[in-house]
Amino acid sequence: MLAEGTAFAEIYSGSYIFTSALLERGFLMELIESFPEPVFVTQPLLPDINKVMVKVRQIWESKQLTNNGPMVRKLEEELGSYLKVMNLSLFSNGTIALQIACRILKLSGEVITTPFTFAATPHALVWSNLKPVFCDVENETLNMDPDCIEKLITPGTSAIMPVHVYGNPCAVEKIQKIADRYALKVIYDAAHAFGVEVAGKPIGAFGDISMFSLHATKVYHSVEGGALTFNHPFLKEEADMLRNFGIKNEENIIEPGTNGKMNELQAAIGLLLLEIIDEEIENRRKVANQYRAQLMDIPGLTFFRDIEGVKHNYAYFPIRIDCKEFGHSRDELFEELKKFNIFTRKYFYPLCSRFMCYRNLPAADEGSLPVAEKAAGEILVLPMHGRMGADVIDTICRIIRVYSSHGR
Ligand code: T4K
Repeated sequence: MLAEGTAFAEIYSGSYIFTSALLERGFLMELIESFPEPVFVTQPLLPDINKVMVKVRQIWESKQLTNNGPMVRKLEEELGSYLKVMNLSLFSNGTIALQIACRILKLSGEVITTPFTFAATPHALVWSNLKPVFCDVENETLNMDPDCIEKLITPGTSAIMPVHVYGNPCAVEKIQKIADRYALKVIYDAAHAFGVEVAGKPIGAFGDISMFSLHATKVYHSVEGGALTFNHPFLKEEADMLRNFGIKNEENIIEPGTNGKMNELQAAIGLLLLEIIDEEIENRRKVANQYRAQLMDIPGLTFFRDIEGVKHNYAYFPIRIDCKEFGHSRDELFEELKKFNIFTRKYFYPLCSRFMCYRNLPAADEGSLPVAEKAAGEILVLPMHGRMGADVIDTICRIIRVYSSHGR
C-alpha cells in the first residue's frame, strides 16, 4: 500500500513505479486526471490583440487590402533579413508557393521527392503536371536518403524536392552534388524549417529555391502564408509576376500566372509575430529539453537530439515507439493519450506513397521504401509550442512513462 500522504510527484517518479507490485497501471492511470481542455499537437503563436488592432487600423486607413501593399512589402524585407536571404517573396500559402517554384524552374517529367511528408509536397508536383518519384529516407533524420537518389534518376528527371522534416536539415551538400552531377534543380520544401541554420548558413540558402510554410500551425506564421527564397533575383521577379496572374504591367500579361498573393492582414500578423519569434523559439527549446529529460530513460522510446552546428527551431517534438521494447504500439499510445484529452498526431502516417492517388506509382511498391514505412508506423508527434506549461509537459511524460512500464 502507498503510505498515507505520499506526494503525487513521488508516486510517479522513476523507479518507484517499476518496483512497487501494488501500483498497477490502471490504478496509476486513474490517479492522473485528464486535462480539462484539449491539449492539441500545437497552438498558434498569437500577437497582442491591441497591436493587431493598431495594424488593422493602418490597413483600413490606407484602404489597400491586398495586391502587394505596404505591409507585404515590409514583411518581405524584414523576413529576408531575419532569414538572412537576399531574394524572398511572399504567397497566400506554402502549397501555391511550391507550385509557383516548380513553374518558374520550368520543371518537367519526374521529380524525386520523399514519401515521409505532408500531402502538400507531392500534391504540388502533381498540380504542376509533374510525376512524384518517391525516395526512401535516412533512419536518423527521416529526411530523403541521398544514397537512394541516384538509382531513381532517369532521363525524365528534372528536379529533386527534399523536405527538411520537423525542421531537421537534409543532407544538403550530398544532395547538391548529385543535382550538379545530373544537372537537376533542387527545390527544398522547408515548410518546417523556419529560421534553421546549418554551420552558420541559413537553410533558405541551399538549393535553387526553398519554400517556408507560414501556416498557423508553424513556428512562425501569417495565419496562412508561404515564402519562397531564391538563389537568383531573376527567379524572384518571375515568381512575383506569376503570383499576380502573370501581369508584367497594365497592358502586358506575359504568362498564365495564378493568384498566389499574400494580403495585408496576413502580412500584418507576420510583422507582429516577427517581434516575438526569437522568444517563441527559445521557449520551444526549453519545452524540447524538458521532454527529453523526462522521457530519456523509457525503454523503446526515442527522440531527436540537437545536431551539432545546427540552429534548430523546435518546430515539432516527435517520438518514436518500438512496440516490443515499449510494450505498446504507437497507435495504442496515441489512443491512450486521447483518453487524457491529449491529441498527438501521426505526422506522417500514412506515407504519401500509400495515398490512394499515389499507390500506382512505381516507387510506391510494397517494400521499396522500407525505412520510411517503418518510421511512419512508429512516429508520434507530441504537443509542442512555446507557451506550454512545465506541468502540462510533466503530466504528458508521466502518462507515457506509466503506460510504458506496465506494457505487455
Ligand atoms: N510541406 C510540408 C512538409 C508541410 O508540412 C506543409 C503543411 C506544406 C508543405 C504546405 O504548407 P501550407 O500550404 O499549409 O502553408 C497541418 C497544417 O494545416 C499544414 O499546414 C501542415 N503542413 C501540416 C503538417 O499540419 P493538419 O491537418 O494537421 O492541421 P490541423 O487543422 O489538424 O491542425 C493541427 C492542430 O493544430 C489542431 O489539432 C489544433 C491546432 N490548431 C490548428 C489550427 C489550424 C489550432 O489550435 N489553431 C488553428 O488555427 O495540417
